[in-house]
Amino acid sequence: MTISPLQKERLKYIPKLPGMLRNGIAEIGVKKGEETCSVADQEKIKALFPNTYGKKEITFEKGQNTSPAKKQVVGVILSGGQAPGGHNVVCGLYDALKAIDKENELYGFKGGPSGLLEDDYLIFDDEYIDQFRNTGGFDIIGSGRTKLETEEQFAVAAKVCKKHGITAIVIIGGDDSNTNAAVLAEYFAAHNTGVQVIGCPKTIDGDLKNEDIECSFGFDTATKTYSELIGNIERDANSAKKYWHFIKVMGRSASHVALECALETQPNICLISEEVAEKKMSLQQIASYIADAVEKRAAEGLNFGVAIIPEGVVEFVPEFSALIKEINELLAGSKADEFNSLATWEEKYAFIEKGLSKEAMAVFEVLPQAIQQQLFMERDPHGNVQVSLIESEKLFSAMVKAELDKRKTAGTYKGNFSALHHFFGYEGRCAFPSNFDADYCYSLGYNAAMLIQYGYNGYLSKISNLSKPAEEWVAGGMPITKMMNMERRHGEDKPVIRKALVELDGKPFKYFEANRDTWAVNTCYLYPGAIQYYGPDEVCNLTTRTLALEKQ
Ligand code: FBP
Repeated sequence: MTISPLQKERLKYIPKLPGMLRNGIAEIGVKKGEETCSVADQEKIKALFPNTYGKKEITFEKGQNTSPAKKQVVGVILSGGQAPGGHNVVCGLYDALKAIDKENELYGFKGGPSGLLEDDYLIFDDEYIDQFRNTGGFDIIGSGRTKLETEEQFAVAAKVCKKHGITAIVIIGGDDSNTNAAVLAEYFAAHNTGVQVIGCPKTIDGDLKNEDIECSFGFDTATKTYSELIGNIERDANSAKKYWHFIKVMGRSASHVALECALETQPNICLISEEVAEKKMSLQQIASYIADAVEKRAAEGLNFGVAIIPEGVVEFVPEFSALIKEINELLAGSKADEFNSLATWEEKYAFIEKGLSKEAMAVFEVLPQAIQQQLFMERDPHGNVQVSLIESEKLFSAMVKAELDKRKTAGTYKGNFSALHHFFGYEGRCAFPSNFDADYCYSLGYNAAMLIQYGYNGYLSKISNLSKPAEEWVAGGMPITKMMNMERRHGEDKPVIRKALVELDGKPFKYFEANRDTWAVNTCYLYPGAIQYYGPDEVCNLTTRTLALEKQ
C-alpha cells in the first residue's frame, strides 16, 4: 500500500506518556483519593448506580505495581463522530496490554457500539495496529452512533463478552457514550459478569469537560485545522478586500470550537451561542449586530471581513426554537402527508401561515425563502426539523444583507457587501493528530489498560495537568458517576454526564469579550498556519488557547 510521506514519518513518532507511566509496568502504583459523589442529584444517582457510585478517584504514581496478575481480553469501541487521535487511544491501550502480558488480547468491535451487539470484531496484532499509529480517522475499526442503553442490549453485550472471555470493554466516546458506559458498567456489576467498563473522553466539540476532564481529545487538532483555514481566508479577504466570509464551524451544541477558532484567528465577528441564549437575542438582533460591524468597516473603506458562526447557534435563539417547536407540531402525524401533497410553494406557504401562531409566523416571514423551505424539507425519521442541517451561515448573511439594504435606503450605509459561505466540520475531524492529541490519546489508552489491570469499573480514563509538558501530566481515573446529574431527556428524567457549554464568566470568553470590539472594526487577523508536527516546541507542542487561558 502506498502512503504519503507525512504518514510514513508519523508512523515512527513515539507518543509521550505522563512521567508516572514511563517507568515500566512493574513500577506503576496506585494512590487512592477521596470517595466521590455526583455533581448534583446525589441521592437519585446513588440509587440508580448502587454498585458503581461513590467510588474513589485514583492517581497512578511511581511505586510498586500491586495489581493481581490476570489475563486480560479487552474489547474496544469507537463511538460517535470522528475525532483526531482515536487511533492512538487504541494503540496506547494495545501497547500497555501487551507490556503487561504478551498473552493479553485486544478485540476491536467494528462500526461503533453495534459491533459489540452484532459480535462483529477483529483481533489486533502488531502488523495491523502499526499501520495506524499517529494517524487521523477512526477507520482502524470504524465508528457508529448506535446507543448502548437498553437492558436487552446490555444482556446481548454480556453474552458476547462471555463468549470471548472478555474481561473489560473500553468505550471511546462523548458525553452520551460515556453516560451509557456508566450504565453498562453498573449492569455488568449488578449481574456479576466480571466485565469492567472504562470510558475515554472524545469529541471535537470540546463539551465533555469538567473539573476532572480538562479537555476531550480531538478538540486540539480539529480547532487548529479550522483555524488554519480561517486564517488563510482572512489573508485572502485582506488581500482581495471585496468579500465578507461567513464561516460556520462544527460543534453540535456548545460553541467551544467557534470560540477557540476566534481566539486563534481574531476574526471581525464570532457568535457564541451561549451568549445569544443568555441575552435572549432574536435573529434580527444578531443580524443587526453583524451589520453594525460591516457598516463601521465600510466607513473606513474596508468592505470585507470574516464572521464565524457556531453550528448550533439557531437552537439558542429563543424565538427560533419556539418556531421549530410549532413546525414540528404543525406537521405531526398525518398532517405531514397533507402538507407534502400540496403542489406549489405558494399553497404550502398558505398552509404554514394558517397553522403557525402570529409570533412564530413573524419569525418565519423574515427568513430567506431557501431557509423557509429547508425547515419543511429536512426532517428526521420522527418528522422533526433537523436544525443541524440549517445553513445558518447563509441565513445570517442574507439577513445582514437585508438589513444593510435598509440602511442604504436610509443613507447610513454606503458600502458594498458581497458574501461568501463556508462550512468547516468534516475537514478537521480526521486530520493527523497534533503532537498534543497524539500524546494525549496514547496516554488515555495506555492509562485505560492500567485502570483495567487494577480492576476498576465505571471509570473514565483521566489525564490532567495538560497545559504543562507531557512529563508533568497526571494519570488516573475518575468514577463516571461523579460527572452525572439528572436531566430531562425525551420526556423522562435520566442520569447523564453534564454537557459543558461555554462559560460566559470563564477566562476564554472573557478574553474574547474584552477584545472583540477592536477585532470587529479593525483588521487584527492572526494567521496560525498549518499544524506543525516537527520543529521547535513553540510551534509544534502548543495547546489550545482555551486550555492555556483556563489554566492561567
Ligand atoms: P460527537 O459528539 O459524537 O463527537 O460528534 C460531534 C460532531 O462532529 C458535531 O460537531 C457534529 O454536529 C456532528 O458530530 C456531526 O455528526 P455526523 O458525523 O453524524 O454527521
